[in-house]
Formats: sequence, C-alpha cells, structure tokens
Amino acid sequence: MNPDNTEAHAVRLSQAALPALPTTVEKPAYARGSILPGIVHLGLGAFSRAHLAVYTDDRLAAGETGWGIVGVDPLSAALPDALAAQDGLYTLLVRGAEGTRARVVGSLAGVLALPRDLEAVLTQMVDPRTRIVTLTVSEKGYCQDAATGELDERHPAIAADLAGGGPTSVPGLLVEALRRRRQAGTPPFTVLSCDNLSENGIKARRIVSRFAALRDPELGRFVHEQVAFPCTMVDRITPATRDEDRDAVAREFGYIDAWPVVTEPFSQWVIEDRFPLGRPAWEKAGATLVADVLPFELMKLRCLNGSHSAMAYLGAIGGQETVFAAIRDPLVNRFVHRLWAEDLVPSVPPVPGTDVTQYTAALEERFRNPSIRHLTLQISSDGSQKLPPRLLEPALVRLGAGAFPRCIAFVIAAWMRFLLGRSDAGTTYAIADPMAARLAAIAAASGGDAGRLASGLFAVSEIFTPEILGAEAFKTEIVSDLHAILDQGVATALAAFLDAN
Ligand code: CS2
Repeated sequence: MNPDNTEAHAVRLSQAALPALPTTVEKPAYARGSILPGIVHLGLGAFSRAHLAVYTDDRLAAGETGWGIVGVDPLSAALPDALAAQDGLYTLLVRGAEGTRARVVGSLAGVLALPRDLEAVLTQMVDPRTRIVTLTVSEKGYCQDAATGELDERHPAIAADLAGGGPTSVPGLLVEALRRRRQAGTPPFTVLSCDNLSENGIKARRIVSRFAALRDPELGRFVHEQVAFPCTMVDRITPATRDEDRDAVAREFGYIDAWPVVTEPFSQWVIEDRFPLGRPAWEKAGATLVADVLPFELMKLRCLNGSHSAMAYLGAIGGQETVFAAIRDPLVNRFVHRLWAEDLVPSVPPVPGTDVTQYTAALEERFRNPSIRHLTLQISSDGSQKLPPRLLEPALVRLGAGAFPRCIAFVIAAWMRFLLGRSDAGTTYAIADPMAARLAAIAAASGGDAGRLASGLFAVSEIFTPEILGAEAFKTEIVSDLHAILDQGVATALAAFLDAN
C-alpha cells in the first residue's frame, strides 16, 4: 500500500474529491451538474449499479443529458444515505482475467429511500421529465404468485396498499404514480422490469394492471391499455457488496467508498424496443434492441440462473461456499454439465444469433472467475420465487416433449433438503425467502422424513402448479432423490445419481 494513502488520510469519494483520485480510476467524463433526471429506478442494489447505471453513464457521457437516474431503495435508507454523502458517486470494480478496472459511475442524479422519502419519490415519478421507471426489485418485489405470475392479492403489502396505506409495495407505488400522472394530464412513463422473471414486462403489466383495477376499474383499463411494459433480459454477475470490497478500494486505490460494487467483465442487455416517451440510445452503449426478447430471457433464466440455483443448493448443503468453489468441485461440475445438456439447453427455443451450447461453455468460464466471490447462500435466497421460472418451467417443457428432466428433479430435492436449515457438516444457516416461515414450518413438521417433507412442500400451490403435480414420475423421482440426499449426504447421493443415470 502507498503510505500516503493510508485510510487515516484517505479522502471519501465525492464530486469535489474526483480530481484527487488516482489517474488509473476512470471518472465521469461529463459535467454532472448539467444532468437532468429522466429515469426513476426502484431497487438500488449492486446489480443495477453494475448494469443499468453503467449503460446510462455511457450515454450521459455521450451528451444525452436528459437521462440521469434517481435511484430509490424500496426497503432501507442505509445505501441511499451512503451514496448521498458521495454525491451519488460510487466505484465499480470490474474484476477479470486482465486484472481490475476501476470506474466511478456518475449516472445517479439523486438517491431516495422508501418509506422515508415516499412523497419525494412520488413527486419524481410524476415529474413529466421522468419518462422511464426501471425496476430491479427481485422476484419477490412483484408480490406475485410465483407459480401463476398473477398478483398475490393476499400479500400483506398489497392488502395494506389496497386498504389505502402507503403505498409500500412496488405495484402500489407504480399505480399511485401513474394515477397522479393521469390526473395531471401527463402521459404515463414506460415501466422497464429488469428482473429475472420470464416475460418480465408481460408479468409486470399483468400485476400492475390488476392492482390498478382493484383500486379503480377504469384506472386498471388505463394501465392495461396505455402503459408500455417492454420485456428485457439483463445479465451481469454481481455479488452483494462486502466489507472486503470497501477495503479493496481503500487498499488498491487509496480512497474511501462506502458502497462500491464488484462485478465481472461480461455484461449483456437485450431490450424490447417499445418506449413511447423515448429512451437513451442504450444500443450505442452495447445493449441489443430486439422485437422479441423471450428466447434470450429463457436462455439466460434457465441456463445461467437455473444452474446458479443448482449450485446454490448443492453448495449450501455440500459445503461449497461460492459459485467458484462449486463449479470446481468435480461432482458438482459434472452435474451442472448434465443439467445443461439434458434438461436446460433442450428446453430453450432457438435464440437468434446464439448457439446455446456455446453460451453454457462461456457461462462455465464466467463461473470460474476467481475474483468474483459469489456466495451460494446469497443465491439460495428466495427459492420459492426462483424455482418456478428457472427450473420448474423448463421441467414442464421437457415433460411435454416426452423427456424426463431427471437433473432438475435432483435440484428440487436439494432445495427441499436445504430448507432443513443445516449443511451436511452441521453448519446452520437462515432461510431467506418471503415464504420462509411457511417453508420452515413444513420442514420442521416433517421431522426430516423425505416423504413428509416432499408432500408438505408439494402442497405449496404458489410454487408447484397442478401441471407439475400431475407429473407423477417426476414427483416420485424428487422424493427418491430427497431420500438419498437425506440418508447419504449430498456428495454421496450426487455421485450415485451421476453413476446411475
Ligand atoms: C443469481 C443472479 O442471485 C441469483 O439468484 O442467479 O443474481 C445472477 O447472478 C444474475 O441474474 C446474473 O445476471
């Protein structure tokens, strides 16, 4: 470490501090003072700051100054407060085989927190200059029934918002802003869902229109008919920020950043081009604009996210703490290859200009990036929301084609075993899931018996559709894999599975 740059003397990142930063750090190449907000982004986590904010930063630097982003954290003020103290600036560390590239991103023109700043958020969303509202609120932010993709009308936040509270839910917030715009005669903004849901725009439209209709049928029709919800596929592997990442900025670059983001070099964004009020020329920053995003979404959700979830559950039980460790484990590696080749790749429709098998080979390289510490436990979260689009939908596609998705069955069994809350080595962990209480109760009531655990979970209709439940042989396979994992431990069960099939 350079002795002049010890933490005690180090400057904190801010607009004024930019000239003092090392020349090796890329800085916003434009006058941030002239940026106007054109996008409100809900969900300020690491992912959007490695993806949307970077594509947009490039367009601001190219002179499209009307597309600054006002970032909103829907749950907490900790991140917005840390970023506000840095004038919205943060460091992106891109770590790959060629080393690390550090870049200060300047596209956040404002940062707000819900519920604290609710009126300011609504004011920004209603402002005619806001033409797009982007979302990375994760699967659970949609308050959907994951199996059907319909609004979960019994969801506590939805019920509270419909009763006139808040709004605190994402659908509630969008509808209130759209209602106010309509009342003011301002055309509706475009809603761009950047979450890992299949047909994310179509699902967002269905959920938001339904919420609006429950508030007022005419408003429901308006949202359904007048608001654009383009679909999009987003991809960049970006773990949650850890203290080690903060330390790394101080150690490697000599300044303080309270909330940097570490990401991989790869980045992909495929967008359905439907923006009635305009959009930044994101294609000039590397995005691909297409008429039909669905094949790209299915490829990414199933091949990347599906294998991520597989490694998450196998790793959490079997002791691989990171994706890097999981993909290098000989058994897990063999399993992931089989999962791709037999179940996931064949479930994906043709993707324009892309060989899906080559796509999975490139994925393996990405998973093997030693500088990205992506915890299997982080990815294991929200399984109730993630399993349907990532694994159960492709299972149905394969069953429909007369194939038997044996590897997917093994992952579902691993997820069930995971819900017992302890690894094979006896380490305990918390289950993070919007349905955690219900899932934990089922796990506890099963007493660790495979049959009882599986039948308790099969009864959760928000995860398992009647179609899946009708596939008797698939269910039987899950139960027998679960037996094996519980009796022998995941490594032995996995080895036996790979040898037998
Ligand atoms: C991961 C994703 O946490 C998860 O569930 O599968 O966040 C994944 O890293 C991104 O979708 C990659 O684009």
